[in-house]
Amino acid sequence: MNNAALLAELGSNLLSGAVQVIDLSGRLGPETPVLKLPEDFAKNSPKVEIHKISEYDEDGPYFAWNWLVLGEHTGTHFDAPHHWITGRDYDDGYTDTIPPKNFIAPLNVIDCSAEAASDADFLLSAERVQEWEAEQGEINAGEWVVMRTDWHKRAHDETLFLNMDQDGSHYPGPTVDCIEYLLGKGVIGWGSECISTDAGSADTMQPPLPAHTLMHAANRYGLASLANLDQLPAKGALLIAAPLKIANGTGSPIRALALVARA
Ligand code: 23J
Ligand code: MN
Repeated sequence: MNNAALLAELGSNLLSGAVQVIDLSGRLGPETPVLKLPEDFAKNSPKVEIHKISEYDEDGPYFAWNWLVLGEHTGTHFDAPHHWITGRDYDDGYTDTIPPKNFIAPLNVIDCSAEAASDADFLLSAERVQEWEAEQGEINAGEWVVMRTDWHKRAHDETLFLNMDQDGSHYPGPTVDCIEYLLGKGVIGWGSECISTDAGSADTMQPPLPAHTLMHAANRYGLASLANLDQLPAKGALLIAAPLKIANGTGSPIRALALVARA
């Protein structure tokens, strides 16, 4: 098959529904959960605001439009390498300089929903990833790996989603050895359904926040607050995750989409 036929086939498969488009983004609005940093960090990202400019009224009789208050790291979003101090020196580590080729790649979905349901502090280890590979097939260089926890089903309620108590935050994520293992495989990035790519307990790990510290040190990417991973196969989907081209941006809300061959 020549290259043109290859894309023509994808196009007709999209039109026929043989390839489906799954929405991996949550709804972005005032109800969207936003990360709350510990009090030693004075500044936090704002809640989303949607302000009407006009809606077919005296301020604009024929048109509706809004202006927004929106943090880069809000809702379903992309973490660029420059977000973290370990990734600060990559010229191609900003939302406007990442090569666009990196915005579409094969997707591996590791199902941790049972573990996360019984333990909010569940950590995915390298060993567990290797067991998953033995069942599903190897993770390859350039691919995304995301952790399915069904945490997106809590996103309607910020208290449930952040799951904080006097001891800190309780939501699942990867261990240090998990991130090291995936980097050894050459993955393009790591994604989670939770508010952060790291677990709620990750500030006590060594190094702290490995999904941020190690992934971004390697010029790799993160995805947070993903939704609907329960609708995906373990392997075989293609992920489209492209941040806004924010000038010198460190991340961006995204409409994350998966292409999946119909069962
Ligand atoms: C800022 C500071 C710490 C963290 C984060 C942002 C995120 O999780 C994020 O959205 O990248 S842990
Ligand atoms: Mn982020």
